[in-house]
Amino acid sequence: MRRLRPRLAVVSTVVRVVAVVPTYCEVDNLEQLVKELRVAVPNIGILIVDDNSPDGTAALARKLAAEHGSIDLLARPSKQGLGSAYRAGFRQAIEAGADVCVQIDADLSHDAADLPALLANIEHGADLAIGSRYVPGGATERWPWHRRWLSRWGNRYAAGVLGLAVNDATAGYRAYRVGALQAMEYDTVSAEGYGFQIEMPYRLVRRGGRVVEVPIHFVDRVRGTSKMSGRSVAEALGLVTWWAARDRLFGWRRRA
Ligand SMILES: Nc1nc2c(ncn2[C@@H]2O[C@H](COP(=O)(O)OP(=O)(O)OP(=O)(O)O)[C@@H](O)[C@H]2O)c(=O)[nH]1
Ligand SMILES: [Mg+2]
Repeated sequence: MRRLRPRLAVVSTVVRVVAVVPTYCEVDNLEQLVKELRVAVPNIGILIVDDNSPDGTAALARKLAAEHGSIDLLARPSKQGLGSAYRAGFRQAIEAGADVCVQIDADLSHDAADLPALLANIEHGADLAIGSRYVPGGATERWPWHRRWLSRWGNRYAAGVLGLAVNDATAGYRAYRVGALQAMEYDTVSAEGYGFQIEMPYRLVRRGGRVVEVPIHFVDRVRGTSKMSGRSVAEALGLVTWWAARDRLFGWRRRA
């Protein structure tokens, strides 16, 4: 059955939106992503943050930049993790004048057609709009049961112990207002994998930021391999438990 989903137009053309796309071995996915982003939001800037992928992703990024324009490549010497890639990407995008930074995976799990809905929420006052699998209308497709279970219960655990009213805090599809990123001092977030995804809304909400979740259908990657690791899950579990304990046991008053 065809899903009914609002396709909202981006209201303003003066808001500078930059999609920060971290890549590690995404040579089979990147071109399609770039094309779909430009169909969804024609004037979007794209910043590809590549960690010296051995499959030639950076060379493809350079070719796409020459063909399509308004595409930048931040080429880093080695694989340094997702959180670090986003911090470096946000920094560069903000220095270049972005008003809104988008997070999107390169593996086509996130549908670029959902982006106007995320951006419309930012334009209407949200500091962070999350493409969420776990609100009514959201879904996960082609994921094995154990990934689904881990993601669903990991999110329930984080929301429960942190008192964070976000259903999908590990989601990788987001739009941030740049002022909110700066106010929450995003560049001092130290987590790398899922911990990074959770720490960002956790900090933002503690500092009075407004989060909105927009339903999306997440589809497991068809090409390339997942970089999800047990280490990233363990890091997130440890950090969330530590933040919750710190908040409760020690009556932590300092801003997260
Ligand atoms: N620059 C950079 N990009 C990364 C790194 N690790 C992952 N990525 C990219 O980050 C995005 C998300 O990584 P995925 O491997 O899809 O991880 P995931 O989405 O959590 O896991 P799956 O659902 O199994 O795909 C993809 O675009 C990756 O290419 C990294 O260390 N550096
Ligand atoms: Mg993925």
